[in-house]
Amino acid sequence: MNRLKTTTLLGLAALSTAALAPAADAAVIAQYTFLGNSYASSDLDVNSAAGTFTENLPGNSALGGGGIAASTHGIYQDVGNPAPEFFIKPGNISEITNEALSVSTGTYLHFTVTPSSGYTLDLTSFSFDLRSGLGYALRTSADGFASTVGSAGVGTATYTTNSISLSAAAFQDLSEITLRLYVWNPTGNTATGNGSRYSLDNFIVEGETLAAVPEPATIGLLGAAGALLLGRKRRV
Ligand SMILES: [Ca+2]
Repeated sequence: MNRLKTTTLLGLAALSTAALAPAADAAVIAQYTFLGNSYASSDLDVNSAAGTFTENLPGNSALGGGGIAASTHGIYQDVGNPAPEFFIKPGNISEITNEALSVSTGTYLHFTVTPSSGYTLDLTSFSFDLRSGLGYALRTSADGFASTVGSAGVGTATYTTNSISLSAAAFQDLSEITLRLYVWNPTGNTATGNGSRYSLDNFIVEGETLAAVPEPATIGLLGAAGALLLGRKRRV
């Protein structure tokens, strides 16, 4: 292979790579730490917007329609503790003792991530810190919340980071994604006192925002590159 042809092929390879894999921006695309008693995302990704962290939790009598009481869940910050967390009083969801009941009653925490115009989302993972024995199951709008992506009931006295992979094809090339964390009370604990809390913190979604490349333009570019390559071959 002569020098001219090598240079040409390298140039074409670079052109094709650029067309097939637009500039990626690996990032935290949603992050909820509850600092400043805020339910807003503190992520820094400029090519997507993560909406407000929202609860869809029942009141003390979940199945009987007890209504939402501010004292049953929300942002909690101990005196002298610089790191606020989200809490749920066990008694708030004492009647919801398994995933099926959580799903049927719509007992979940949720938020939505939307890419900026001209971008799509490729997700990598979802993680959050959990203390105490809350049951949970992650479902997403990718399949209309039909199936559980990841689930565990972690009964630890200290915070443990729970991470769920979102690298499957279903979570790539998205125009929007809503994550719901269905929660339940595995033991039917009815406690509502100050010392009784399911504690959650640092909800994080990682992924990439990708500049969307129009299909016809991509095909046209590759077609032109192919024609150029064939032309070179004929002349050589
Ligand atoms: Ca926090």
